[in-house]
Amino acid sequence: MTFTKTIGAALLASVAMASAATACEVTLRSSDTHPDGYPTVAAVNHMGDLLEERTDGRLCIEVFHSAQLGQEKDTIEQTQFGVIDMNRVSLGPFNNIIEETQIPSLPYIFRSVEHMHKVMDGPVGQQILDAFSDHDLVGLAFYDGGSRSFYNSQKPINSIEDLAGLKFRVMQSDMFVDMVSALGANATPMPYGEVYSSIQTGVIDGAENNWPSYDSSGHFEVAQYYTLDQHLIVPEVLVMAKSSFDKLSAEDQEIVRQAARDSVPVMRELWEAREAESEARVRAAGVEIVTDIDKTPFIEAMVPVYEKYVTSPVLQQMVADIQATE
Ligand code: GTR
Repeated sequence: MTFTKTIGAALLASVAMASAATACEVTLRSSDTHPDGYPTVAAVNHMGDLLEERTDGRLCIEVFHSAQLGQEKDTIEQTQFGVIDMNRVSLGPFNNIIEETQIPSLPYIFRSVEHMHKVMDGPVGQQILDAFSDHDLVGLAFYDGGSRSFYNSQKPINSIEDLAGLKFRVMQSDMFVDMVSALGANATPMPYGEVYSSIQTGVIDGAENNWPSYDSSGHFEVAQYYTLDQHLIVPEVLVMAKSSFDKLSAEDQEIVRQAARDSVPVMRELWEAREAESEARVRAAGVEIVTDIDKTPFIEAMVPVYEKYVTSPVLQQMVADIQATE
């Protein structure tokens, strides 16, 4: 059986199970900024099916998609307070709170998505997951966020010089503000949900994201120039409120951890398919895409960002470990 068929069968089984649904003893509320059907939402739903099955209905997950519980920065705080049980977010909005999350968020730190997978599946990834425990959270798993590139409403970006003077929205992370400044442009940190109207009204010229987000947010409708400079490959993370986790038995805690880990390959497969689908949709909509951009000046411009953020020996070691990962 191919992997796709396995997932297909698992999804069908979960639909059957849902229709025979018994009430769950505990339903964990999970937040996501993306719409229903987006790979991150589907992956957490899949994890919920695994949980329900493996705990005989003691534990379920309800995903509140489409930012129903708020924008990422606010939902992170609510998860730390235990108001929200689980949260799927980018590592970006954690940068100002947990310094270890800055390392895989560094521009051009990963050579490829495969390199990112290797690192995040290994000891550096575990070190970052462990760091959440000092912040009232339990780090469960990393998901994919593809590579992020700039898009704007003004003009095609063919070189680093073309970025000069443009105003880009970044995630709420000081490091991303410095990244954009180092590239010669201006950065405005703001919640994801405000980007569309901000581009539309000219408050900003553009933003940066991966194919699926550029597509599902509709940003391509208002910012039709997309340049694949691929400055970030920021992983996404699934976390749980420590207070919610502590209420579970040791056995259920392990089931939660395992179900989260088991949702990762499902997520990766869904992600790959969605990237291709989104790229096709956006291209068909007539967006102007620049693919042959020289990344060398972009990479060189990042030296001061590394100098500013990779400060302690622990962080320096993490960078060295990532660079040494084949
Ligand atoms: C998406 C990511 C979201 C959110 C968003 C953003 O790619 O999946 O979690 O971080 O980007 O730019 O705010």
